[in-house]
Parts: sequence; C-alpha cells; structure tokens
Amino acid sequence: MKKITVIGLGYVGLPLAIAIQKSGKYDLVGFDLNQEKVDLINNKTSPLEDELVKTELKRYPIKATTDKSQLEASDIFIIAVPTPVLDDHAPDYRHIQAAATTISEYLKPGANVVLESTVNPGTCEEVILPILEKETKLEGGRDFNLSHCPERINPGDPKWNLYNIPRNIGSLNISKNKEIANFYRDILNTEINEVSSLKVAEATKVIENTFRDINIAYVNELAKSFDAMGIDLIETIQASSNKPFGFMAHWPGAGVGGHCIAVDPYYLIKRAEKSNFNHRFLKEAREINNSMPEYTVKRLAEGLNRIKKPINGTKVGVLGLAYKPEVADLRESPAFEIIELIKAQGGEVMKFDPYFEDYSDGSLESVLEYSDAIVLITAHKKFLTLTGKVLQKYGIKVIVDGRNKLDKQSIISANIIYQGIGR
Ligand code: SAJ
Repeated sequence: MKKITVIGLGYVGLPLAIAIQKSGKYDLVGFDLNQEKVDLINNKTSPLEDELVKTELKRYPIKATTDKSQLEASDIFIIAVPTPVLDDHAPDYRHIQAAATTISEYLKPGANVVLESTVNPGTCEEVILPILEKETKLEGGRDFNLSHCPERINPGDPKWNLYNIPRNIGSLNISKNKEIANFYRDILNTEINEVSSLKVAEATKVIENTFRDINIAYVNELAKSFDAMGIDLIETIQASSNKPFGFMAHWPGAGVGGHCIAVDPYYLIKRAEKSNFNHRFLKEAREINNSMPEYTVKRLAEGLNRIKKPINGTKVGVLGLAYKPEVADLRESPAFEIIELIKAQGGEVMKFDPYFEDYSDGSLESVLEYSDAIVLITAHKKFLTLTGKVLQKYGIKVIVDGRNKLDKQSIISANIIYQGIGR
C-alpha cells in the first residue's frame, strides 16, 4: 500500500486527505503544525465549517499528526499550505519553503512531491526544487518527481467540490505525469487534465483568479460611473446577462477580500516583473478593487449629506466582517479598512458578524438599535431580511448596501436613504 502524506490540513488539504482515506487504497497521514487542529481531526471533528468535510471526516477518520517523523517513507507528499502575500504584496513563500524543507528530510528516490497551493509560474522550479535537491543531494526529475496540481476549492460552495471540479496537473518529469494524474483520478474520479509543464500548471490557476479580479474591477469602475450618471448598474448587468454568449456577469461591491482573488494577481505581477514585464492592466484592476472600501465610505457620506448629517458624530452600524457570505474567514476582508475610514471621519462604529460573535460589538439587534446609519459589507443570509419596515423600526436613516442585495424599493418606501454600489 503506497504511503501518502498531506502537508497542511486546511480547506484544501483536509478534504483531500479525507478523499485519499475514503479510497481505502493508501496509507494516509495528515500533517499540520497546529496541534489544536490535529487533535480536533483525530477526534473526527472538522475544524472547518464545510458540511461535506464534517460528514466525511466522521465516516472516514484520518490520522493527523504534528510529528514530522511520520512523513518517513512517503511515496507521495502533497503540499497544501497557505501562499499569502507580504505587506508589499510580494509572494510569501515561507510556508511552502518550510514544507519543502520538512519533506526533504524524508524524501527518497522514486517519491513524488505535489504542490497544490496557488503560486506564480516558476515557483516549483525556482523555490521548491532547490530546497528538495540541496538537502537530499537527489536530482529532481531523475530521482524524484515534482508536480503541481493547483487546488480549485471554492469555500462554502454547495455545488462544486473536490469530487466534481476538473483539475490540471503538470510535472518536472513529464514521463511521470500520467502516473501522478492517475493517482488523482483514482481518488477524485473527476477530470484530471495533464499539461505539458509545471509552469503551465502554475499559470492556469493564477490566470483563473486574475480573470475574476479584473472582471470585478471592471464592474466596480462601472459602479462609480453609473452612480454618477444615476443608472442602476445591477439592473443593467442582470439585463445584459440574458446574452447567451460572450458576457459573464460579475458584481460591484464594497471590496474584494479573501486569500485567492485579492492575492493571486500579485503573484503573477511580481513574477512577470522579474522577466521585465509590467502588468499595467492587472495592477490597475487591483487599484480599482482596493479603492472600493473608500468608495463605500464616500457613499455613506453622500447619503448622510442628504439629511444634512456629517459622518462625524454619526452612529454607524457595520454589518458583516467576513470576506464573503456564509464563510468564517476574515482574510483581506474590506470590512476593516471601511471601519477605519469611518472612524477617521469621526463616525462611531458598532460592528456585527454572525460568524464572528467575539469580534462583534453586540447582537444584530443591539447594533440596529444603536445606529443612525448602516453599512452592509457582507451579504450573510441573516442580513437579507432587513427590509425598509424592519430598518424603520430601529430608526435607521441611511443604509449603504455594500453588496446590492437588500430590497432597495422597500427601503426607499420607508423614507430611508438607500445607497448601493452602482445602484
Ligand atoms: N466579489 C465581488 N464581485 C464578484 C465576485 C466576488 O466583489 O462578482 C468579491 C467577494 O465579495 C469577495 C471576493 O471578491 O470579497 C472573492 O470572492 P470569490 O467569490 O471569488 O471567493 P473566493 O476568494 O473564495 O474565490 C474562490 C476561488 N476558488 C479558488 O481559488 C479555487 C475562485 O477561483 C472562484 O472563482 C471563486 O471561489 C468562486 O467562483 O466563487
């Protein structure tokens, strides 16, 4: 029975480890640095909110450990650790470098190392391979194979998951790519597309997420011009969406958060710079998306101006901290910049997120009671019942609908000022 080690038991590594365990064909070890997470997993308790993971972990319990000696004699090492950016947006390779260093202590001839974390083209050969070769004196490609199979998990998605999302895979030793692709076919039974190199495999994921970032930037810029022209952009996009080809709706909002879309473009931008190419367009798109928190606060100021109130001294309820609905994840969330900007203008903020009670300043009801104005940043289901009637009961005078998800007409009919982002 082949031994497989998954390094990093987060939203990417844990589902994968369970899928391997579920196949019943491999000796699976899950490795993570976080003892608390490892203890939970060994008690068949998922550290993730994901329903599928919660169920499957109970049915197919895995062995998790913080003891790196458990990596001994692995045939396949799968790296699924975070790849964030540093403050200057430069890629932060520390986690994958640490994983590679750990693996190199146990890497034997004939083994296969697979990276799943999202990285820029070139990372496997320029960052990971030197570590694996240096420590082991083995030659990558000849003595062991290095592959990249970019993860495509969409946190909180009830439809798309590990078992039905197609994947791409590339290898340093192209003649070994089919073997590792067959391993993935065996455990996931979804389409596994073999590409010709590590760089192509790395490039697929980073262009997928950059594609999303530039399209969001496109509608965010439209939101600003349509607000200035008094045209409802949301209705416009909805109408344009009936075009059966050549149009793909994205939606304006309070900002782009998360550890994928807000981060991955920088990996491509920074690596292209090393090859003397300046991604002007991708950088501009990042600038536009990063300007949306400020734009959201501008929409609040405009709304308050209509009732002759400044932000200064106004009690502002902020609803939603998570970077997207029904996900308990704050990474790169625009909420924090929006809160800082409101406070900098003298606004007095109370915040609430149902997924972060300990970060919240009170219950939803207490925030509504406190507030003269509301800024909705995350469209959690819990907030979508805030109709004009409900808000009127709490004496709310202005609402900024940062995700354009509230019932605009009912709010206007309740004589409350509605400010959307593009509507
Ligand atoms: N957002 C917008 N407008 C949009 C879509 C998203 O402002 O039209 C914002 C969201 O509010 C959020 C951020 O962008 O703050 C990211 O949203 P996301 O839906 O892209 O969520 P992520 O970051 O979880 O992206 C994941 C990615 N999956 C992988 O990397 C494997 C991404 O590739 C998927 O396209 C995305 O889910 C998805 O489609 O939901």
